[in-house]
Amino acid sequence: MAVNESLLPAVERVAELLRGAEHIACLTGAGVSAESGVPTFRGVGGLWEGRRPETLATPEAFAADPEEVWRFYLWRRRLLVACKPNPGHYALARLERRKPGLTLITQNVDGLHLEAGSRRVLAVHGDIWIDRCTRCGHEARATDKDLQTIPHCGSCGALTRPGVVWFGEMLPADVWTQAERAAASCDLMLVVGTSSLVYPAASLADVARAGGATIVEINPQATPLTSEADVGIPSPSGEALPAIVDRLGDS
Ligand code: BJW
Ligand code: ZN
Repeated sequence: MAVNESLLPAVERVAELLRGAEHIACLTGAGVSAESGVPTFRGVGGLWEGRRPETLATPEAFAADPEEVWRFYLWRRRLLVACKPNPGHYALARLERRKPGLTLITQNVDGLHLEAGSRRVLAVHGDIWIDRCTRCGHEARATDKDLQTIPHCGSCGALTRPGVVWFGEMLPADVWTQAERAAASCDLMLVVGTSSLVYPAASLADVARAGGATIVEINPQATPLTSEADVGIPSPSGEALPAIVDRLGDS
């Protein structure tokens, strides 16, 4: 779908900002995958509606009831098998080819940016398709062959856990360091499809602003970042991003 006509001046402004920027950081959240059919976390129909995150997405919840937590993640893997990248993911992959100085920082664990062809992707909340051994740390990529059985380690046989970052856990240090560096040194940051509620990821926009970057937010709903952003496009990312990248042209 085309972006609403009233938003075209903002779309043109973002294209102009992109033309003039060398170092670009883009922070994405669950909203960028919503048009692929992947549920977001918060709000109506979100994964946390009717569920308590602390009973599913914390190390304490896993220690108390690993089977319950695994049931949730296996269900989400089954949902993901049917989900494909949408025009927003593809537009970001095109943008990276047009602007090699782009760093894509995603909170998403679904792998859809990579599937769409983005190469430099910093997945700060991990990858739902990784099984990590709770005893020896061995990691293996799950396949979509058996999405009913709780996976055990191929190396030592112990219980695994999904390779995602739960509340109260540190983000992967090397990935986080690169994300902070990209935010601190960018001229322009696009913040797309995130509620900007979860830290430390949400702080990356503050880091970018402190370094003098212009902040663009693409989100149909207002967030705590909205009043701080220099440009806002209140539109679904699967409409706004292709419109922006189309206007960027070859110049
Ligand atoms: C569209 C759209 C369309 C819809 N187009 N847009 C400072 C202050 C307060 C608290 C803390 C703080 N620092 C740390 C904390 C604690 C905590 C935290 O942030 N809590 C807050 C929620 C209060 N953070 C942590 O615990 C983090 N670790 C940490 O800080 O370590 C240091 C430490 C260690 C020990 C002790 C103390 C500190 C870890 C955070 C891990 C988050 N994990 C999850 C689950 C991942 C695994 C899984 O997938 O199950 O990550 S939670 C969940 O939220 C997931 C997401 O990545 C993350 C962000 O959500 P996101 O992407 O923004 O999605 P939504 O649903 O919130 O929003 C979607 C948006 O899309 C909406 O705005 C829509 O409008 C929009 N949208 N359709 C564009 N078509
Ligand atoms: Zn093991």
